Amino acid sequence: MKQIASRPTIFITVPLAPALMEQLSAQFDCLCGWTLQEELAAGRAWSEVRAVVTTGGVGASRQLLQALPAVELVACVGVGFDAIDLAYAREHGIAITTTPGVLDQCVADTALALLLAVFRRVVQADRFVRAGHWLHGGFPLTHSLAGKCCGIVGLGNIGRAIARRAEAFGMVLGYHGPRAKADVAYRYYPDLGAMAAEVDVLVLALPGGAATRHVVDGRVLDALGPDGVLINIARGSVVDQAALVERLLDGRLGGAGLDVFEHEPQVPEVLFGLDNVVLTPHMASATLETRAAMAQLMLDNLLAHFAGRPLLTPLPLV
Ligand code: 8YV
Repeated sequence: MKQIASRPTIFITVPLAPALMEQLSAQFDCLCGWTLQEELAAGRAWSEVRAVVTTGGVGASRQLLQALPAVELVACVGVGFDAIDLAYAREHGIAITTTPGVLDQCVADTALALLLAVFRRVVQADRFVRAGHWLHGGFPLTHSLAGKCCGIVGLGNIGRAIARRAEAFGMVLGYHGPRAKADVAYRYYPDLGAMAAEVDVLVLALPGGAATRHVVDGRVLDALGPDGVLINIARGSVVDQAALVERLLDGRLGGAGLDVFEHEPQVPEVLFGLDNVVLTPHMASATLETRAAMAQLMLDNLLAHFAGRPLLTPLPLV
């Protein structure tokens, strides 16, 4: 790889994969943000930093950006930009890049894995065999996916990849989002509550952030009802988690497959004892292949920026 003439300083917010850390240290002077938290809290500024490298989960807060007065770019390994202070970036002309396109398939796979795990009780069945219960009788019947209605909230690239997979499993598709899409035949529901009332499964694939906070509230969950299942591979913030937990505990909601939570890595412990819930640790994009592709795209954006070339996947900041 071509070396950049002078080594710009970058601020990395969290430890990244070792291969990526090596590539970054080969090209840049790296400040490791996770070792500088006390100094950051004490108000220290780093005027030599020209770019922040971060993840979708950690983002870049106003406090961090204010401590980096010369920052030009936030390069995110992830598609979610809800943890980046967009208003501050816009006001200060800071560019943002994310990694769209390269993670859609893996994230959609995870949505279907959770869906299958909840409907076919895969996790519970595995525990059943390991505990030796099969020797004393069969496992209870589960539910099929074919013929069930799947409502996707957010029909972007990831939502579409989920829809294609759900269709292949024989599910009937509907979707909700800000506007109907002209190029799909799935039924569009302008009202989320109305869709929740009609479908068997609600799959959340919408962006996080202030605009979508708690869009899945108690009312939507009640519409989904005791036979309904919620799958969330988006952001914990889009669901009123307290309302969700209450309904899973008392049976007002049928089940859930959750990869994301409101206060990660904290997961409400009351969910641990429930068989109708499958919990994964925000791992939808976490395969070696996809994380390598995300890392490469982030790096390509970073290198393009410092070489004065156009960014590959800039976030439009209007
Ligand atoms: C990653 C994500 O877990 O893309 C996102 O926004 O939440 C995930 O793909 C995260 O960005 C870590 O790199």
